[in-house]
Amino acid sequence: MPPYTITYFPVRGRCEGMRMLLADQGQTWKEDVVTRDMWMKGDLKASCLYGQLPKFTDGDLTLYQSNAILRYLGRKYGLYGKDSKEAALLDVANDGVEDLRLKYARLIYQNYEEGKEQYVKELPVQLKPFETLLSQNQGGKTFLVGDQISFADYNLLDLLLIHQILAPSCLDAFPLLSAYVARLSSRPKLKAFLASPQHTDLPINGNGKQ
Ligand code: 6SG
Repeated sequence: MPPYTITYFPVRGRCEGMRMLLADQGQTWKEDVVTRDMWMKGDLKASCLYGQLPKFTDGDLTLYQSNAILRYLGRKYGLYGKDSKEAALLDVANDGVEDLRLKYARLIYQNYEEGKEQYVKELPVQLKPFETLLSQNQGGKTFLVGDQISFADYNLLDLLLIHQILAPSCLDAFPLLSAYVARLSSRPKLKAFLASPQHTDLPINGNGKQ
């Protein structure tokens, strides 16, 4: 029995970063899939701390909030920088990923038809900071911060992959981000996960838009 359980809707959504982290770190986990009908019954929602998913368990530890889960796994597997300065820089990066993920979710769930064109037009402004972050670490040849992969790299990789589906050429003007996506996606365990039905068969979002 794997020690971890991810309780979530049948989407990539806010869980794909943690799934990529776990897969790349050679871990297994159980998926507790919650359908719309199950969720609408209300009892699971009522039992969740903030009335939302994902919920993550590691034995008797129960966590909510996707970024807290990523950070927990980051600490547990040594994916949170080598010292407090690197950890702080990773927080800077991950909070930026969260800000753009929220904008993306607003587009997908609230404003897709009317808002997509403008969103894609403004996307370079949103992506530039991540190109800058990479450029500040070893010429962009490695990871967001330092010499090792981090929880924030998995989160950023997911964010970039879903934006490439929204706007296929969105990284063309960003050579470091383009190379970063290719490099990280080719890590053997991550590559296998990204090619698996567990990833490819799952919709990105809960309303079918992408
Ligand atoms: C939605 O927002 O999947 N959780 C979502 N929605 C259900 O009743 N800050 C935290 C975090 O980082 C945000 C949690 C997040 O962890 S994620 C949630 O719980 C609620 O509020 C996006 C996602 N959407 C799938 C979905 C939600 C509404 C329509 C489709 C629930 C599933 C199917 C129907 C209702 Fe559905």
